[in-house]
Amino acid sequence: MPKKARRQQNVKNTRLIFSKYKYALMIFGGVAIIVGLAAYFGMRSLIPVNGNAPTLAPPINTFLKANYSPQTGWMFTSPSTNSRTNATFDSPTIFLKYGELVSVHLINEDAATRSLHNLNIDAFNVHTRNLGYFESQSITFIANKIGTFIYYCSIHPQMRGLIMVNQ
Ligand SMILES: [Cu+2]
Repeated sequence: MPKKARRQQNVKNTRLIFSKYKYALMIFGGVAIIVGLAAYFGMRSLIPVNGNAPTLAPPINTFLKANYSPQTGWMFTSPSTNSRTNATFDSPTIFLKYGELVSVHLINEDAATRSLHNLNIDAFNVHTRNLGYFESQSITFIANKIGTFIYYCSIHPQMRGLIMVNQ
């Protein structure tokens, strides 16, 4: 085979190989990007809002609902006693131990007024976005201060409760 023809044959072969593996490469690249993004955001979600390192310890789960009743007006309620709250009271007190990792889960169940609600705990840098009816958000923080702190909804000043962190 003359030199030129051989070179052309090589180019053809290279093109053939590339087109053969093109889709495999594209799929591999796509998967790599997805895995990378998942790992990045997964790691970020493991970092408490008042910490700077990811943590793998299981958090204490605390559930709060934003609610309305004609008798009490807007309030936070706790759906059950399996969280660290005195669930029989409106805007229950949340009891934590110093150093605990805590996930607080807020769900807006205000079917009556369909108002937006949010949850803030300034002491621990916890701030949800404004949640519409039946939206929820979870925020993980470290109870890294001892004392009594306030949690509140910035839209409804009467929606406020206490967090007690003991040794
Ligand atoms: Cu509110």
